Amino acid sequence: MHDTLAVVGATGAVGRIVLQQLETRDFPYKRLKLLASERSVGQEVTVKGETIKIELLAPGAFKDVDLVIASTPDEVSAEFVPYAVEEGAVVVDESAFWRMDPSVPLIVPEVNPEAIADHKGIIASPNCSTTQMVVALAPLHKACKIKRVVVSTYQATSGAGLAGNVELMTSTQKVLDGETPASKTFQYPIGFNLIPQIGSEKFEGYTSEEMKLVYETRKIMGDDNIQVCPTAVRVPVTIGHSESILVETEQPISVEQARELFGAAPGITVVDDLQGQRYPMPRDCDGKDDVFVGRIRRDISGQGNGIAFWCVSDNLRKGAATNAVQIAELLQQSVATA
Ligand code: 2RA
Repeated sequence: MHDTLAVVGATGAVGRIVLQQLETRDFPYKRLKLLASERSVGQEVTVKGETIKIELLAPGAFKDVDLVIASTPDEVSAEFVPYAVEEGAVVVDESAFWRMDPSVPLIVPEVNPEAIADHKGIIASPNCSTTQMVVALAPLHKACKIKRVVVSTYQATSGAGLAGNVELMTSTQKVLDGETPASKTFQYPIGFNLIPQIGSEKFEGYTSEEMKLVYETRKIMGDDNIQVCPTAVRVPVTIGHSESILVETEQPISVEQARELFGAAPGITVVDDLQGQRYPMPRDCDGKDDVFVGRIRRDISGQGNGIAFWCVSDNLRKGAATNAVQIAELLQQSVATA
């Protein structure tokens, strides 16, 4: 067991769910330390019946810490992770800062748990839209080798933190009141709207959010030949990212085979009955840890072997907090068997 666990960013949208997950999954530790920026220091949070005061995230804070689960902005992660590792802690980091560093494993426990063995003190958890997609792609890739993926995302406002959800509510109310909504977190008012931009331009007209789907997918799946064409869209939904995914495989794949592969894979729930009007929707996936897959169809557009499907997951859970706690559980197992 890791004796002292630290959670960094415990008061954020994801950090709060990390703490819930420690309770519901009964994650073992002897002592829990909560660290955050100056703004939250002194606040009290109750976890597993114990009330804990938030301490300042600063050099020296990790001297007595074995394991860290961190959910902070990239720039905060860039600064604190090196000194946390220097002070002897292993860090499971949910920010984007370390993900593509070749010395840092990028882990989705259902897909590449073995890669964790190479860690040098930092383990990264992927972007939410990548995590749910690779959980769904992994069984198809194993059976039929994926050549190409075309994905359009429908991403919830909580992907931009608590402020994103507040902006959705105020923006929607303003529209209902006949007023002009303001927009601070998003580029445009999100109430009654869709915004086809998440992040800034990164490569040939693709955004940073879209290029995460390209680069992170290849790293996690261990295959640089997988071609990904992404479009990422912000939608007026508070929790649950949805994705429309078209996969082209090297070997033939049937709808029945895809349904069986999804059904047998860890972390996937299949909800696929168009006639019965049953398919995954964000409102049904909110608060659940699985990745939900439905609308499984043959690709009727191409000459190759293709499958189209719809995939939904709670972006704050499997997309962030749950995946990070699962990574920490993997580390616990390796400590227990060492
Ligand atoms: C978003 N994927 O939805 C981002 C959060 N990491 O904005």
